[in-house]
Amino acid sequence: MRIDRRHFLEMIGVTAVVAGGPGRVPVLARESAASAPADPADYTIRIGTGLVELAPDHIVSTTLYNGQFPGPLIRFKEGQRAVVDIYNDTDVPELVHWHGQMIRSDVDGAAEEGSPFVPARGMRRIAFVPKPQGFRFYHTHVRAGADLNRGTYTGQAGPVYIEPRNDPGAYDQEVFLVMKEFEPAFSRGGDMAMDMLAPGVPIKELEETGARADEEAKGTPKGYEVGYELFSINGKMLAAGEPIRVKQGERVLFHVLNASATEIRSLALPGHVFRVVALDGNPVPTPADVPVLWLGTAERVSAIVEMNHPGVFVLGDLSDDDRGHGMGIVVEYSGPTGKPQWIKPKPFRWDYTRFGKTASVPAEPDQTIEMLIVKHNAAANGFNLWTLNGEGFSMETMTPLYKAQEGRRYRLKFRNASDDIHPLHLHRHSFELVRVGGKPTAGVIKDVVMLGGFQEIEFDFVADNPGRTLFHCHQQLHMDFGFMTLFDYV
Ligand SMILES: [Cu+2]
Repeated sequence: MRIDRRHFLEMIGVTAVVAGGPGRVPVLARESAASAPADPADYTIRIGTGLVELAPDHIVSTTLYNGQFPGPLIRFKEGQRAVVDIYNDTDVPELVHWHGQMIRSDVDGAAEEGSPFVPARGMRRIAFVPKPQGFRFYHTHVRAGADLNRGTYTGQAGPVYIEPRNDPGAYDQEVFLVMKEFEPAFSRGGDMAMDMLAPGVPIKELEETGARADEEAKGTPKGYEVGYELFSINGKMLAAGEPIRVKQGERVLFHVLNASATEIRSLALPGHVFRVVALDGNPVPTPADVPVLWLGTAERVSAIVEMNHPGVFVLGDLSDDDRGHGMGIVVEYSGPTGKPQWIKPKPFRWDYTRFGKTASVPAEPDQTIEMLIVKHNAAANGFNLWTLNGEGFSMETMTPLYKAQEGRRYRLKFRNASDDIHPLHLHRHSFELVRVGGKPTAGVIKDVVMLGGFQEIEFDFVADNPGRTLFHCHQQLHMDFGFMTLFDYV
């Protein structure tokens, strides 16, 4: 029997927060008129401190949405206006950002764009028309700086699914997976994978620019990085939660979100391949099979897995250390039992262009804007300072340095003179990848994209959503220390 959870939930007419089933993200359903005040919101989000039981002996205290991690899955209907009440039960102002949606600046949830804060111990009611359809998410957008109890280091993240007007529904189960680390601490070095992006050839000129910046720092060691003690999928360390239960022959649609503040994540399921059907919630022109998913901070991948290899497996991160500290979830076929198996996949490079169109090119832009990214070692009280074309973003003045004119198509060309991978994010718009590491492509629509160390990337956006628009690296340390800029519509 084909079970479509979405239609099932609609059939039974849920009126409260519904437990999502084993290993699942609970759903925040529309409130019923009966249980709400005279003028009810469609959805209510409460920001507050709470506990997450990652495993019986690993219970963390952090800031959460509705007392849980991940925050409840919010299902919107594309084009249908939604009223959302946000209550802030903490002592500090907060912001809820609707990542990947094309909505107004005042409700987008970024102070830099002019969205008001949700006051401490206060509330804010917002209304917007959710779009576009597909897998989005919501998360805090406050600056953390040196405070590891703020921003995306906390548990303030949850999935959003905007229901399309027409649902293709060619799957048997839909499973949301939110990958997230807890218990952050500053350190002097990182251990993150750096060589997983294709084509992966560093550009000499960018290496030289990076070397000059290192010289200017006069041998200063690199700034602080963040590491984590505990790792989880859907708020549970590997084997601490319920497994994902599947049947042979089923097609399972996974919606994977990397809700990390700073890390790149990977995911593999031994004996199975992922057919990638959407990136950042947008269907790809060329669905393709891959053995491993790689996701930069805030990226999403939707992929179908055909369950044709019975057994008990670990669906987990490639990093042995991170998986060993919880970054995985068990997939269990009905029938077989035993210890979950993990088999290390062969090395695999993530290439966005394989999901693109090969025979066509994107439209010509009206204007190209080049941005050179430079790292200044430990230049901000021990933290690396980031500049775009020589400017680190000022949180004091929040001056827009770039102008966009409605209707025009802009090509942004980023040149990375650092060895770090940057998950570049544009607010309130999607963009089309044009060139990745020298390789042309078309038709891949995203809102976050990883730019490799000493490499280049080009993408286009059409200025079709007037209002201040933020661009930044989604790595919390990078965005907090300069790697941000504002576009103003003229
Ligand atoms: Cu970055």
